[in-house]
Amino acid sequence: MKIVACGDWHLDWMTAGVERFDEVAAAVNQAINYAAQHADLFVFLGDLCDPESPRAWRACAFALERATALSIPSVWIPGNHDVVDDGHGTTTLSPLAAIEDDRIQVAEAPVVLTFGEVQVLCFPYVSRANLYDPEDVVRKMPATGGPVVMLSHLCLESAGQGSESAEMARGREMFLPAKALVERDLNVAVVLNGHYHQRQEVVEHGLKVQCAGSLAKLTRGERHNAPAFLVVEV
Ligand SMILES: [Mn+2]
Repeated sequence: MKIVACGDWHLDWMTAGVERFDEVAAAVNQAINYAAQHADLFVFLGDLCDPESPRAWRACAFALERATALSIPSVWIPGNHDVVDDGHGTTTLSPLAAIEDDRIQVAEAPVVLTFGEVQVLCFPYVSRANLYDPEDVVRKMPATGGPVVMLSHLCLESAGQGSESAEMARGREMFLPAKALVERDLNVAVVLNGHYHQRQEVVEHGLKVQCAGSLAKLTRGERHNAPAFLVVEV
């Protein structure tokens, strides 16, 4: 199964007063067009936009239009920027979650999805209304022996920090349950993480984690980043 992954679109973002929507949307289209032609699954790793932004509607409408036009299945998880602290667990992906389309899966809570023999374990960032214990999810996950793909927008202990932890910081810290995953005998094929805007590969308690990075250089601190979507084969 070939997977195209990307995240941290931040379609509402302004850099020094300049709206970045057109540029990031073009990068998203490149990723989605590539996925439609070459991949079996498209995954979004979180951080569509800040819900309180006046530009959130345009970002949500864009995600909705892109997801429904995509001919292959897609999985979407909310990031720390996407959650609304309204007590209902609402996120900027809620409009997408409301669409009745079997190809579109939105994980606003931890969930295990099945694609053939591949299990896709989703660890979204959640608001206080939907708090969960990531370690508990790992402990209770059924082991089928098939390959496991993990999608996360949680924090990593060993990741190099950038703007997501400084001028773009939002929400609490929730950590990837790497130790619990390694302790269980799951056939983890790949771990894909959002949140960190710089493309990087880190090892957490022996678990290799690939951070896709953002699709554009959003702050001055990101000027040395090399934004790109990620392609993995499971
Ligand atoms: Mn982000």
